[in-house]
Amino acid sequence: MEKTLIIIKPDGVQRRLIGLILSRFERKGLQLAAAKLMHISESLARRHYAVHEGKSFFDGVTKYLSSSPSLVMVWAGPGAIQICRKLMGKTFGCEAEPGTIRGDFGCSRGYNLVHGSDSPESAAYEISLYFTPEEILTYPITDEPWVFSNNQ
Ligand code: IDP
Ligand code: MG
Repeated sequence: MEKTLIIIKPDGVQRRLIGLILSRFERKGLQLAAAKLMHISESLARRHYAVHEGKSFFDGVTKYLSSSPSLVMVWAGPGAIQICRKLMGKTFGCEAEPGTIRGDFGCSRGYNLVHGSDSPESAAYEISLYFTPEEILTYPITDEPWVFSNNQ
């Protein structure tokens, strides 16, 4: 089953939006495989955003991610990575479509509420930063045939 790392970033936690944001992934039919509320350290944030090292926003985004607690999660499901990216919307709330998480809850160019892995490679790397294999749960979920059926 495909897995992706989703983080409700410090602004999402501080603005008490955890429930509303989390419900977007849940009601889509994805399966929660792991979750922890944690204050990400600056060094972990720098490893998380290592692909952006050297860019103008690198210091800002790593300070942002380590500024206050975040809810770090693994969501699973067929096509979970792209499904979550679509649910999140474009990078900045001011540009993201209404109906997406970023489009509905934010309009900042610095704070954007959620992180989601953008490829299988980045998902594997990012999940390994936050979770041990034992912390990622696999369990039957009763509505799966109803949610993911191809209707064939
Ligand atoms: P993504 O989160 O939509 O994948 P990326 O381009 O991977 O966007 O950038 C990672 C994060 O860095 C963004 O979510 C955002 O928090 C921050 N960021 C990206 N570009 C800028 C910028 O131009 N100014 C400020 N922050 C930025
Ligand atoms: Mg990205």
